[in-house]
Amino acid sequence: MKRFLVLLLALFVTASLGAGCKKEETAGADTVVLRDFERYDPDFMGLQMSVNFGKIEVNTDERFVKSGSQSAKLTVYGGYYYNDPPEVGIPFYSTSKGYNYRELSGFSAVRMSAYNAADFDVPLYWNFTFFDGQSSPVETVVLKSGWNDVEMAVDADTLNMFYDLENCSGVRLGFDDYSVQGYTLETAPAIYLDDMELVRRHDDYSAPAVDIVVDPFEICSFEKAYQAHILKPASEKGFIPNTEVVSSDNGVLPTQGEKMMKVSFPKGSGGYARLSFSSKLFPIIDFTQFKDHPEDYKIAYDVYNAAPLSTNIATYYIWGGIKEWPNASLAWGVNMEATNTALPQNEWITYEMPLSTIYGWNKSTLESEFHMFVMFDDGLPAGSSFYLDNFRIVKCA
Ligand SMILES: [Ca+2]
Repeated sequence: MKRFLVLLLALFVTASLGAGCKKEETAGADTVVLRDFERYDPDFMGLQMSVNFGKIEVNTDERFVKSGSQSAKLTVYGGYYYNDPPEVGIPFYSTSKGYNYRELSGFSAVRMSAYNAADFDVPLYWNFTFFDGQSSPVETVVLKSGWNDVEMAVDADTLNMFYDLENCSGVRLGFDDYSVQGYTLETAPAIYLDDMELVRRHDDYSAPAVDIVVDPFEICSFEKAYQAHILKPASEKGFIPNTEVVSSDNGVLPTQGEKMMKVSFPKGSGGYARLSFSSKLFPIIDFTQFKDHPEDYKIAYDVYNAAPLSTNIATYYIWGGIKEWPNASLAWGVNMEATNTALPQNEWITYEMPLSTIYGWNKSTLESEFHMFVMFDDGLPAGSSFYLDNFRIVKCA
């Protein structure tokens, strides 16, 4: 499912963008300049580089400047921690510098010009980050050699299912780790960024309160419209699964109602591919109603393995207000636990987790904020798919 419209117009010259016109930050203007890289502070100073990024420098070579006299030269290298891709965060907010674009619902997109000085395609990964520590699913655009007009769209209705759109901390740009591809810091790809701007919405959009309702004992049945967007697909390495609510599919029928979630892997799985429930769901489900008799209840869901091999699915539970995995403050057995279920091919398996097991960790566990996600095995072949249905709380027989 394509949830974000990403437009990449390589080497595309358009008069409608007002080529050569410097856009001013004025009330009613279509865009606000987030970074034009003409000033070191805050255009460069405020950038949040990962420790293994490579280099970011002021560029004055006019071949790589879109407007004004400067751009940012990013030498994308990586190589410090193998599993951490080179990333740079561009904040939307600075008290000291007096700008505040943290209300993401006021904008329809982030645009920028990016010059790829390499003679090969360079993938750029981007997502939005939020002040509560969550981040939106990573999107990919491919930077062709030369100038690229990059548009990072704000799909406010979908983002609003998961995040506080009034508190977006910025946009994060990520790249591949070229240190493992035989490059050095001298030969690694150079990407020049210029004219980063936020495109204003003009329709007075304000994020609606998310209307999450559940039936008694329901966690997620996929019968309600919002439930098509309640699971966020993610992966550490770009193997992000597609999700789609379907009724009957390849002869597989839902176990409950008329709809179920189909999860498919166009590229195969890897990098901890997972589906996380929105953290806006669980405050709606009152787990404290079970706390005096946890032995009487269990969390359950149904999963069907339509991949061409037997595999496993792991279910993770997080308590204590941590809304997303990975998170540096997570501790196994204290606020995170996981269980693993074998999935033979082509049959529905009911996964079950007694609440009494959870309760055993800590008497107040069921009173603290809860989060849950499922994770798939690495190494599933491309084209693998699964079906999920009827996440629920069950009274033990
Ligand atoms: Ca269903």
